[in-house]
Formats: sequence, structure tokens, C-alpha cells
Amino acid sequence: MFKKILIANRGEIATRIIRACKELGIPSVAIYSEEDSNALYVKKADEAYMVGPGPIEGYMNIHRIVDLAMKIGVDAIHPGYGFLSEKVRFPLLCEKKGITFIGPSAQSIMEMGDKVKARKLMMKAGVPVVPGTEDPVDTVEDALMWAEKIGYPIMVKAAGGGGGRGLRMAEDAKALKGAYETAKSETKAAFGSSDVFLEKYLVRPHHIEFQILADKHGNIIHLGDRDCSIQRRHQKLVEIAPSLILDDKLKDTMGKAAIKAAKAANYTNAGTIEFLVDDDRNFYFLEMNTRIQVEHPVTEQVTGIDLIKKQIEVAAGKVLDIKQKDVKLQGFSIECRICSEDPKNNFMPNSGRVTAYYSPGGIGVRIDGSIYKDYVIPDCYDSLIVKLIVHGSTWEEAVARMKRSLDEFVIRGVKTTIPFHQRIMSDEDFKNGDFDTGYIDRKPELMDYYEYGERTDLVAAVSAAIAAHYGF
Ligand code: MV4
Repeated sequence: MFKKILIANRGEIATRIIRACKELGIPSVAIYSEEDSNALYVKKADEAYMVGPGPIEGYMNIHRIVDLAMKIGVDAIHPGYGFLSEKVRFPLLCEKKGITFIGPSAQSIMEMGDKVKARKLMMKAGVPVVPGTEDPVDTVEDALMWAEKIGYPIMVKAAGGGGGRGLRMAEDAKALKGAYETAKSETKAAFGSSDVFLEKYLVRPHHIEFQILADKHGNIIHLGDRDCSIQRRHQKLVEIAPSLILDDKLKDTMGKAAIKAAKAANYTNAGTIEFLVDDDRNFYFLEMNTRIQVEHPVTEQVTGIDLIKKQIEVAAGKVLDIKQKDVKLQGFSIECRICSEDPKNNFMPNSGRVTAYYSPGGIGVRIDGSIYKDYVIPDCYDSLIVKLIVHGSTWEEAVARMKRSLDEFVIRGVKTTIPFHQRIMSDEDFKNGDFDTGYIDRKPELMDYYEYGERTDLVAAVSAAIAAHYGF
């Protein structure tokens, strides 16, 4: 096993990884920027080192991080999500310096990072992909020709994109000309490569993903599915496990396809296969995420498997000690991403001092967080501050549990997405499992909720009534 693990990340995921290290009895090392000097994860780690300069650059400086790791006797690095987690150079440098990267190989990251390569690999492996082009489309004439074959509406996608970046939709040939040209010119600047490809545009699909776990000895299993359809501008808001819309037979088929996909990518460690599912329950490979994801806890809650510990174990070369038949999903789990944002102001990030913090608890409640009372939330990082995760034996119990946990949750000083999540938990469509990727956009009524302290009109009216009654 590893002697010491460095966490090349910050915030809630750094805390999450430190917890796994502690349970495994492995010392953990945090790195932090000046802005993160008072962060919770820095206090929780066994050792912590400031990296800089600047709020972001320090976390992205692979040479500095690897040099530090070597100097202090670290033999493995966990990248978390974001930052260096999907940079091909990072595992390559780690390998060169004899440090284990807790994640997949550089080769897998590179292949899955190129969405054209990934699609090709999946087609070859017999995993269904969204109907579209097999190769990059180099001219507008080719785009028009392919679009006729595929059928409108068409999605133009950047090969180097992913996660909602570099997407353009076109309803007809006229729109496609514009969409193709903009996509092409934007792509070069944003992703280095100017390759774009076409896919049939699926209307309001469900986003269903499968968690994969693979060791270095050829054992690959899946840990069931998550429905991540509730998103806004490609930011996930609520994630659930397992999904409510698939029957057991389809889940089994998709799970097997996910394993086939991971095998085709020669995959090791934890990863996710994303599928789009249409109203007729056709499923299509969308992309593979070669990292641990923000929403991994919902899978942990329904499987009882600690994904971070498994990542560490398989990275150390251990044989996966779970067989597919041993993976049993129990009940339902929901995660609400609590962000320091104001949903009513276009989800504008909100920073500053947390003046009060009371977190929920009780049966089936889990908090993966990074804040505390008097902590000052910096304005230079992602606005995700806490993940509230619940587990229930039924869907109804999980929803009720999430609602009461949100009701218990007090965070003051910054606006958060808590009241917005409370509104979703009371929504009939949500409760009925009736949601897809168009859910947030087509339901403006979700913005009808009251912020803490917002109803000063009621306070004034009640005061006036009392005053009138007593004749003040
Ligand atoms: C699509 C699509 C419809 N048709 N591709 C957005 C994120 C990126 N991973 C791919 N995305 C989509 N690709 C085709 N051919 C619709 C989306 C999409 C979406 C996907 C998953 C979750 C939320 C979404 C919200 C809007 C659009």
C-alpha cells in the first residue's frame, strides 16, 4: 500500500479523499493557495503545503506538485475532479518520477478526451453511439452532405469539447452553415484542435451514466447508474441513483455496454460512461469521464462501496475484491449540489463570510462539504460549497428525507441554492420522476420560492395587524 498520498485538489473533494486516506491508515498531504489558507481540507490533512503563485496556477503546476511530492516522500497522487484530473501530461510526469497517479492511464485519458476518437472506439466495440459522423468534418459542404444523411436537427460538436462545451445546434441547412462556421472557429481557440463532428440532435434526452471500476488485472465491474438529467447550462444540480426510468432488463443491457466501453478503452480505476436515453428508451454512448465525479456519493450510498478507497486500492495494484454479482443496489440516493449562488439572479456566484452554519443530520443523511461558520468563501473558485446526499429505502422516502434535510440546513451570510432545491423537492414532476435534460428550462415556476428574510411584506402586515388589535 502507499506510504503517503498527496491530494492535488481543494474544497469538498479534497476533504472526501482525506477521509478515505484516514480510513485506510495512509497519511494525507494537502496543497493550497494563499486564498485557501483557512480552508477546511487544509486543517483536516496530516500535512499541508502552500503552492502558488495565484489562486488557480498553484493547483495546475504539475512540476511544482510532483517536485513537492518527491521531496516529502509521497508515493501516490489523487487528482480529484477538475484541475489536473484529465490532463494527459500529469500521469505521464508522475510515472516518470516514480509516483502513482490514482486514476486511469494517460492513454485512456487522451483517447476519451478526443470525442471523435472515443466515438470511433465505441463503434468498433459495438457500443451504440448517437447517429453521426465517424470522422471530423472538414468543410461546410461535407457538413451539409452528412446532415442530409443523418437528418435534422443536427448537433455540431467539438472533438476537444465535452461536458457541454463546444456545442452548436442546427434545425436546418441554413442554420447548419452558421453553426458549422462558428463551431469551427471557436473550437480552435478553445480546445487547440479545430476538429468538429456531427450528431443527430436528440430532443430532451435523459442523461444516464454508469459508474465503472477496473483494476490493473483485467477485472471490470459497473456499480449501477445515475440519472443526472437535472442540469442548467450543463451544470448538474441534482443527481440520483438509480434512475427511475429504466427497467431492470435495460439497465442490465446498458451496464454490459458500459463495461464493453471501458474494456475498449483499456480502462483502469474509476470512470463513468455517459449515455443519452431518448423517449423510446434507445440509449447512446455520449462520452466517458476519466475521473472521479462530483456525483459519485449517490453511487456509494446505494452500493455501500467506498469509491475513493477502491480507487486507491486498484491504483496500488490490488485485485478488485468485488464481483459484479456482489454489487446490489439498495434504495435510492439523491444529491443536491449546494452552491454559493443566487438562482434568482441567473445563478450568479456569491462569495463572502459564512455568518451561520447548522448542518442537517440523522438517518440517511450525508454531508460532503468544505465550509464552516466564519469561513470566508473565496470568489476565485467553483461555487460548489457543500454536497447534501441522502439515502432512503424508497424513492418517496429519499425525496422526503432530502426535503427535511434542506429544511434543517442553515447557511447565512451568502445566498445559496438551498431554497431552490427545496422548491424542486416539492415539485410534482420531480416527485413523480418526470424529468429530463429540459426540466429546469421548461419550468420557470421553479424560481417561485422565498429567500430567507425575503418576506418583509408579511412581517410588516402581521405587525400592523397586531398593532391594530391592541390599539398601539
Ligand atoms: C447532445 C444532446 C442532444 N443530442 N447530443 C450536453 C453535455 C454534453 N456532454 C453533451 N450534451 C448534449 N449532447 C446530441 N446529439 C443534448 C445534450 C444536452 C445535455 C446532455 C446531458 C445533460 C444535460 C444536457 C442539457 C442540454 C443538452
